[in-house]
This record gives sequence, structure tokens and C-alpha cells, in this order.
Amino acid sequence: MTTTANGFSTVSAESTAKSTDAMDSHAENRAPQVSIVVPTFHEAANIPTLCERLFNALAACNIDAELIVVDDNSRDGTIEAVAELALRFPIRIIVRETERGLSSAVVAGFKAARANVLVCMDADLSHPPERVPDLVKPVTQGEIDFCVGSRYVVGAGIEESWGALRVLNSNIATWLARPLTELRDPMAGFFCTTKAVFDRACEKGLTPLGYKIGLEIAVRGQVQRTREVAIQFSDRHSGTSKLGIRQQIEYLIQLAFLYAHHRPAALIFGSVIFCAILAGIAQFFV
Ligand SMILES: Nc1nc2c(ncn2[C@@H]2O[C@H](COP(=O)(O)OP(=O)(O)OP(=O)(O)O)[C@@H](O)[C@H]2O)c(=O)[nH]1
Ligand SMILES: [Mg+2]
Repeated sequence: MTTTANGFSTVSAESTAKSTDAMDSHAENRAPQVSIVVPTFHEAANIPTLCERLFNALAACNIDAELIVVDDNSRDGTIEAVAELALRFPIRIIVRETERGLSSAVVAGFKAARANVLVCMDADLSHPPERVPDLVKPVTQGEIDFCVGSRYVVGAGIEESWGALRVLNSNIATWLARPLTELRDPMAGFFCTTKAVFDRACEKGLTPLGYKIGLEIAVRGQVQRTREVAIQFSDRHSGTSKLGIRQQIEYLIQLAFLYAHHRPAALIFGSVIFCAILAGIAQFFV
């Protein structure tokens, strides 16, 4: 493994040298149509199934893509799994040794992407890989510049095992973002956009904080033409969730930044209402 000045590592194990050479020469010739970025933290068990299903779906639609895994030094066999898959598929891995976080991992992957069309999805198979072509097609054809794999449009669904608390949590988080975007599922981690939108979002001060990088890119990148593709959202295939209270607090901070920049009046109005509610509650205790 070699470490770059950014603190990234890329796999250079002998076992992958052959496939890396093959991919490098392929890379020199032609950039892929689509770069798919998957952030990972302890997802080794999910990577092979994800990779197989994804490239089967892409091959069926003649889509030429690369898969970039951005792993935060999981040390759980993810590097080895990718090295083995790289013998058969155009997959590579970026290992970050000094940084942690889902959103910043996606940003690192998008910056390393060779294609002009970018996809972000989870590793845990919550996002059906078979739907990737449906997200990609309208973007590659220039019809839209942001496509979401949505849980909240007609025909979509989420697994029944979601408890009432998780549904409520998701609904509140979605509702809080409503004035910022027309998307029904702005919290989705399954989306497709263009390098141009991503670059614009970076220019407008993209903050890779917390979990909701899709919302951040859509709002800062000022996307105009969006579409939502219905998906069946499954529970994670294997492993455990990394979403906790810290990520929820980070989401609120991220929202405050987005409102301050794009809807300052709504931020002031919301703050006044919030303080009024707090003052009302406080009266019961004094
Ligand atoms: N690189 C990186 N990836 C992360 C980090 N946290 C989460 N991920 C990945 O981001 C994706 C989404 O995380 P999840 O833990 O599945 O979050 P979730 O989908 O909200 O929760 P569950 O599906 O219930 O587990 C997965 O592929 C994770 O491995 C992180 O700090 N760094
Ligand atoms: Mg998940």
C-alpha cells in the first residue's frame, strides 16, 4: 500500500498488480461513463455481493463504469476483498488513514472519479444496485442533472422492520429540509449527478459534515432539473449501522449552515419560533 500526501492510501499489493496494470492501461485509453463511489466503514462482508450485482446490472445496460470504494481504514478485510474483485471488475479503493466521515469520504471519491457522471450509494445493499442504470440514464442523456433513488415517491417502499421511531426520525429530518429543496427524499444516500454540479457545489462552499452529502450537493450545486426514481429500500445486508446521535446532531448543524446560506429568512423565522417554544416550556417550570 502507498500513502499519498493527502493521507490516502491506494492498494498496490502484488496480488493486484496485474489487474491494476490492466485497469491503468484501460484508464489511459478511455475514461468510464460513470464513476460509482461507495463509502465504507467495516463493510468487507458486503463488498463482493455489491460488486457482483452492480456490474451485472451495468453490463445488462451497456454502461461502462468504475467503482471506487472509499474506506476509512476499517482493517476488516475490505482492502483484500477489493484486491480480489479487481481481478475481474474495474474497482479500486482509496484508504483514508487520517480522516473519518461518510460525507468527506464521498467527496474524496468524487474528486478521484474519472467520469463526468457520478453515483453515490451505500455498501450495505440498502440501495438496490439493479436500480443504478435507472438513475444514471437520464443524467448521461442530459435530461436532468440530479437523480435520487427515492424512498418517498409512488412505487417506492421501505422494509417493514423499520420501527416507528426510525420512520418518525426520518420524516422529521426530511421535513426540516423541505424549504431547501423540492426533492421528496433529500436525505437519500443513493443519487446520481454530474461532475459539473459537484464542482459548483465545491465552489459554493460545500461542507462535508455529517451524513447527508446528497442534500449538500443538491443545494450548494443549485440543481434545477431533478428526478426521483422509486426504490425498495432494504435493511442492511450484513454488519452494523454507523448512524448515531452524533450524526443526527451533525445533520442539524449542516442544516443551519445551508439555511444561513440559502434561506436566511427561514433560519431567523425558525429560530424565533424555536425560542418562543422553549420560553413557553420554561414557563411551566418557574
Ligand atoms: N468511509 C466511511 N464510510 C462510512 C462512514 N460511516 C458510514 N459509512 C458508510 O456509509 C454508508 C451508510 O452508512 P450506514 O451505517 O449504512 O448508515 P445508515 O444507512 O443510515 O444506517 P443502517 O443502514 O441502518 O446501518 C455505508 O456504506 C457505511 O459503511 C465513515 O465514517 N467513513
Ligand atoms: Mg445503511
